[in-house]
Amino acid sequence: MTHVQLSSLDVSTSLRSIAEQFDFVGEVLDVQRYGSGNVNDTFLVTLASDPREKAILQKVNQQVFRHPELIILNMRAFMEHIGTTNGRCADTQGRRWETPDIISTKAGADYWRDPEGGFWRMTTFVKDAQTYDTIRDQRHAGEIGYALGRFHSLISDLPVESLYDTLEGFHITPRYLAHYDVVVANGYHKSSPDIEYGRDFVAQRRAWASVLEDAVRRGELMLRPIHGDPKVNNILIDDVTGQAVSVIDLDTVKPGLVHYDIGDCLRSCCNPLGEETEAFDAVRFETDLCQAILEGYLTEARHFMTGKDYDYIYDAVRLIAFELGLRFFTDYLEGNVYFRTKDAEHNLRRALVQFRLTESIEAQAAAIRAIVAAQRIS
Ligand code: GN1
Ligand code: MG
Repeated sequence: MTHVQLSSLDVSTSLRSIAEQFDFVGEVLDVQRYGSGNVNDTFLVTLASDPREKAILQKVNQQVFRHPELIILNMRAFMEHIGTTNGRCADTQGRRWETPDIISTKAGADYWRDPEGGFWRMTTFVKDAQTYDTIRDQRHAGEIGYALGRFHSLISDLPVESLYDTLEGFHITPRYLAHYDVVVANGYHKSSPDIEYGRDFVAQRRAWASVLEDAVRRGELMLRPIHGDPKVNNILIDDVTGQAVSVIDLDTVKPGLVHYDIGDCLRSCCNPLGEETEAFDAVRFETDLCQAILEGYLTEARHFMTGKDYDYIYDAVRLIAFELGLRFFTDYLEGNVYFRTKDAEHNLRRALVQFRLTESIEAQAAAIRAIVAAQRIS
């Protein structure tokens, strides 16, 4: 893995000198690791002259994002587009809504490459707002739904061809299954009841795992611009009003299905214990939160949703929870090569959470479908 180790003074000095490559006015006071991302290295940069002035510095994981410059091109296309359409949605007037902007380097480029080829970029910091790693309440859920709907609405008329594919195969569940099969065939030298449970869990669901891709093939669902990762801690909430003000982490803004986003948002936000819990047996998908999110989402997204789009919402929620569990499980069996981990079993624990969540979704299929049906006609 290419993650930055922060153990020595040398590293913090070099992080500061990396931050100073960017056109961020003034001397850098401090650079601290920030957030809870599983793939890139993220740092909060603070200025000496005014500690309230901050920026986000990131080293993009090039094991995952093989062409990180495409992320920047997509961010530019995205921002140019919403710059011209901002405020377009009638019922969002008067609300605060911000998008982190790219801060160029002093040489005028959108990113900086370190001598080892590391890819660094800087974006503006959205002030007086924060993210939460787990959902707080119904209102928070409604705001998250609204934010995803607003995000989709803003880009719904951005031609999908104008975005690069920054991560090929992302959220295409059959591709993750194919990779899982290779990892299993290569052998994994581990054994435990949890592994057996995971193996059975995947085996029982694999025939259904192409449900969204089959719908695309039949022409029922279409590619649109998506966020790719609208989990609970990628939506910024205003400290004062409690309203959502931004959807951050634009690395996976690319062509996809809005169902990947709806599924990811619901699997993340309707699990109040969060992705990192170890209370596996208490993991539950909360349908009240699901209702609040869909309601918030549709206030903004209703205008582009088709009948078929509604038909696949339940499958999307079930699928993306299953898919993330499969991704964590595969990474565990493969020796933890993709997601950042705290220890060797971390990815197995994360997989168990997502598998339990999938079971809870399946057990409440009728209730979730009823929520979608009610929202569809309201
Ligand atoms: C990864 O790196 P981060 O935390 O933004 C992953 C998502 C997962 C998420 C689970 C590019 O996102 O797909 O849903 O972890 N991103 C990538 O927390 O694989
Ligand atoms: Mg992400």
